[in-house]
Amino acid sequence: MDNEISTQPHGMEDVEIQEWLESLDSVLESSGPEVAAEILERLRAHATVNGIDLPFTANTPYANTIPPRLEPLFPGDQELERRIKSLIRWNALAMVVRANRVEHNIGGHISTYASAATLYEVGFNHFFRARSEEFEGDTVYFQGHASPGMYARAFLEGRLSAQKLENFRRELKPGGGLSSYPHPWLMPDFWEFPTVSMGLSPLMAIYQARFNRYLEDRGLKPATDAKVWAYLGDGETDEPESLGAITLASREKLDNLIFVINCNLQRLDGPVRGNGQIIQELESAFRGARWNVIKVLWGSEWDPIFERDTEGLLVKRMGELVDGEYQKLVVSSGAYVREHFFGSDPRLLKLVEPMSDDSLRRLRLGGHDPRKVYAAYKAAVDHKGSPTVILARTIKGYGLGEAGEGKNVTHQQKKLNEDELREFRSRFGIPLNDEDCIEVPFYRPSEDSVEIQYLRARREALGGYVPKRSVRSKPLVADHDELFKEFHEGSEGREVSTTMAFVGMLRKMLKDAEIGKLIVPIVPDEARTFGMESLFRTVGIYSSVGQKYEPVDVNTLLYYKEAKDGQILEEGITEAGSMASFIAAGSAFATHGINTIPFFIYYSMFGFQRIADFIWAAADMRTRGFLLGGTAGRTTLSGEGLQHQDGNSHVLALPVPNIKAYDPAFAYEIAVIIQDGIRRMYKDGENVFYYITVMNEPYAMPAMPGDVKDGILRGMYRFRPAANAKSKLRAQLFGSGAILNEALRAQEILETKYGVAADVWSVTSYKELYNDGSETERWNRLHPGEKARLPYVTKCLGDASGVLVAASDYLKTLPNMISKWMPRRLASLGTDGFGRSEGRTSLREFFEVDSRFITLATLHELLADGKIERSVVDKAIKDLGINADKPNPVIS
Ligand SMILES: Cc1ncc(C[n+]2csc(CCOP(=O)(O)OP(=O)(O)O)c2C)c(N)n1
Ligand SMILES: [Mg+2]
Repeated sequence: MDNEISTQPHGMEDVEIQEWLESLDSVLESSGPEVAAEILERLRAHATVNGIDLPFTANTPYANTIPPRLEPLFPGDQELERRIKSLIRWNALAMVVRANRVEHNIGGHISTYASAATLYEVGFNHFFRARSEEFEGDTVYFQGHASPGMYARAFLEGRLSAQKLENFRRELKPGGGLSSYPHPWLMPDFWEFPTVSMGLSPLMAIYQARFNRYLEDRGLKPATDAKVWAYLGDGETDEPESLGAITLASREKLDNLIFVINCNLQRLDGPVRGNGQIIQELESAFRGARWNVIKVLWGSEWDPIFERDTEGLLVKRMGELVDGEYQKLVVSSGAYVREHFFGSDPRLLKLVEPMSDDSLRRLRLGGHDPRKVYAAYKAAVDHKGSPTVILARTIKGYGLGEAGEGKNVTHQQKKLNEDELREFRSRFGIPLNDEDCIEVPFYRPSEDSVEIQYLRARREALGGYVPKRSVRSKPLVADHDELFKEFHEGSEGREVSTTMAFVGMLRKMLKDAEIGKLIVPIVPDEARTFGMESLFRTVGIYSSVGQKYEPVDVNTLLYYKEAKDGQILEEGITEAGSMASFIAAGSAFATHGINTIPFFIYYSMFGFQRIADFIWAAADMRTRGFLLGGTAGRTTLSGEGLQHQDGNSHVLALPVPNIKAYDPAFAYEIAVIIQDGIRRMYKDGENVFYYITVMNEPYAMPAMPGDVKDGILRGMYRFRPAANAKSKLRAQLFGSGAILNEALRAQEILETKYGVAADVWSVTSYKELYNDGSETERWNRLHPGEKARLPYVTKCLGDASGVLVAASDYLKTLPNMISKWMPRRLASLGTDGFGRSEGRTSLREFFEVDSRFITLATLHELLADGKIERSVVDKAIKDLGINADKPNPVIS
């Protein structure tokens, strides 16, 4: 392995090694670690110059990073903290066991918190500073599956009642319960960050730490030494997102960020790296990324053994074992440890000769030793210049004994038998007798007990309780009518895309007295695609170090300006990272009490399709802001083909309950949606956020036709009625986004060539229409005795005569899902299928959504209603140049 300390190669004498080690020790003693490090560095250089091929290693030996002599004094009452921790262990376990006795299979996790208890308790007692009037507070991402431990602590703190604990995972019980995992949506006064979809929280934490710096550099909050702590599982680091942004953290020198990885060497099914060493693997990844890595592997009981080992044999032996062997060792007897671990070398055996088998079994791992954990945390918070990761070794299911300690099944363990319960009770000294114990009651010592007093005093000293979510931002006050009015006017014939229109609005918003400084434009290397490069110069690109170079285009008007107070977050090619920034900015109203308004603009295909789980987490977190799906529409973006042309995102937005999804066609529609969105989110404090698709097809933007604001926001309004409403042949055409123009063209063809008078509607949001329809239906079902309400769609179409045809640049399922609230049958045209690399006109023909196909669909509906002859349709197919035998776009 990388970390092996090689001794005795090529017959080298022990004594030679010994001499080298001794001389290093004496340098260390007389001149200190810096000088010792310097000598080693010089030796390494000297060796290289002399042709010695030193193997590359990003690893340090399999030992604690902080030697005992550099450990600070533990400032707490260790015995009292152990007792408090034991009580939390008990209540966390009781919560899961009780819940599963009442409702079989309700689930919950015991072994994750059991392994992480010390890691959290040292944090709670000594490090996590709460938010207060004076201090912004530390931010903590708790590992999702450890939630029972956080609830159990809040119970001791008097923040959660026994009834709430009783209803763990039973949130619908009278009096309410506790959500399985950290979900701000479900527990908005408690949880801040959803962490249980593994891999999301490490990435979110990195961008949170960076966003904190952004707020400071832009003068939106004072600079503080607040930290972002993220607790992860070692198995969780398998997720690519977990390590995906670690170089950003070191590049940005985020010494306000601390990862604590609970290395219990196990995940759900079994060992994380049975045949390797996850800790060494993570160390090399993080060191390679220039993080400050602190390994906390061995508890204090090991210190004297290491001290006796003057030859470095113990650390060498430790580096030899693979995790599968380690997992076996921690559940084995002292005799087994002696034989199989120390027994590999008589000199090692000698090191532990004075120790009994029992004391060998009791050798703790570092992550279970508060002194070692404290030392690591202290070093982490004091560290300057880079983020820190603490790799703490623990045992999964610590303390569960036969019920699961270190066993492969332990993750799923939810029930304990009577003996196992008694055993656990005794091991942690819970004052319950044999009989009471098997009932697994929650146990909280009296308010005036030393434990509760101590725990409260510690939290008071740290400013209050954690976790705790609160909304502290003040609502905006302006109505911003002036700002958006200009966009209601239309472009007076000038052809612009909705993206250009949006960028115009963004530019204006950035200048606004109230919201200007709060806007956070976020782009994943796509600003030029969306015509946003003019903003580079005007508001600058955020860079924590300013601009150390003269940009190549400095002589141009729109040069690439990076600045320490730059406003744009140019994230590079990472939609996930950009989304994490969106989340940090969009939740700052709670995290920091600052109403930052993020606008994340991206290639729409790489949004919901690629990072939907982050969007779901944002929704859970009550994030506010605007997602802008640029270059949207399956046929509106020409040439790009199957991977870029998005006909999916409005369907994929459907499941996110609090996102409002709009597919506007015109500039004034966007203006109305954004203005109202800012009001709802930042004035009225609604927990919604927005998805708006914008396109790159230029066309003349019309002026707003009367007061259609309400219709725009509710999802549809009549944009252009038929010239001759009295005509015998009538139709209603529904268009969205850029396809609205096709509907308008069809309106003309129908009128001039076929005598059909069609009204054209702009459907801005099928999602809004669907939600309204479902809610109305539901209300009627629940109130059968009252006058039935009508869905908005039904009301709109109350006096609308003729056949119904819808066309959008998205799947047909969107119009289909609201058709049941329409007065008559609906013909739907959409863009289901892979598509092609092609131009707009050909793509619209291919997908059968252009004006000709809308015309045909209308005529066909009229035929079905017996209003026209078949010959008219036959002729139309010919006249419109439609190939009836063309391939089906859905599957070709
Ligand atoms: C993205 C995702 N995939 C799968 C799961 C299911 N899951 C929950 S916990 C777990 C194992 C966790 O192992 P580890 O990260 O090592 O945490 P430990 O409990 O060992 O501390 C898995 C697979 C999940 N929560 N999220
Ligand atoms: Mg694990």
